[in-house]
Amino acid sequence: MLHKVLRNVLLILTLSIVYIGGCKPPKTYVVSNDRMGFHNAFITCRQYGFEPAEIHTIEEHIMVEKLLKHEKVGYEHGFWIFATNLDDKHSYYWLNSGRGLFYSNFSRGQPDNYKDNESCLQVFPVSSGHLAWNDLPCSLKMPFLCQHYQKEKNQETCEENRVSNC
Ligand SMILES: [Ca+2]
Repeated sequence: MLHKVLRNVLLILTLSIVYIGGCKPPKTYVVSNDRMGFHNAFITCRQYGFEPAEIHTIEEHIMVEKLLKHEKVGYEHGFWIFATNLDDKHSYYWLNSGRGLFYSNFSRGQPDNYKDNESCLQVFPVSSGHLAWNDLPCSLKMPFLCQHYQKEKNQETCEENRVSNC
C-alpha cells in the first residue's frame, strides 16, 4: 500500500518537472530605450508585438541582470517592469498576467511609496552587475522591458507532451 502511494507521488513529481522544464517555451526579455510613462510603455510593448515584462523568479531576475549591462548606479538609470498597486495600495501585482508578486527583489527600504505617489515598479542598478526593484511615480518617463516567448522547433512535440503527460 505504502509503495503504491509513494509510486504515485513520484509520478506526479516527474510529470510536474516535464511540464515546467520541458513544455514551457523559453522567455526572452527585450529592452526599449524609448523613454515613456509606465502605461504608455505597457501599451508600446504590445504594439511591438511583445508582452510587457514580468519577473516571476530569481532566474528571470538574473536574466535581466545579464541583459542590462550598466556602468551607472541609481534609480534614474532604471527600466519599467510592469507591476503596479494602483488597484490596491497594499498589494502589488503584475499588470499583464494578473499574478501576485510571489517573487520580488526590492532594494533596501523599498517599496516606500515616497510622498504617497509611487505605484509602479522599476528595476534599477544598485551596484556593478546587480539590479533591484523600486516603486516610482507612474508618470516618470523611463526606458522599459518587454518580453516574449521563443517558439521552439519542437514546439508541436512539446504541445503533444503537454496533452499526454500533463
Ligand atoms: Ca520608491
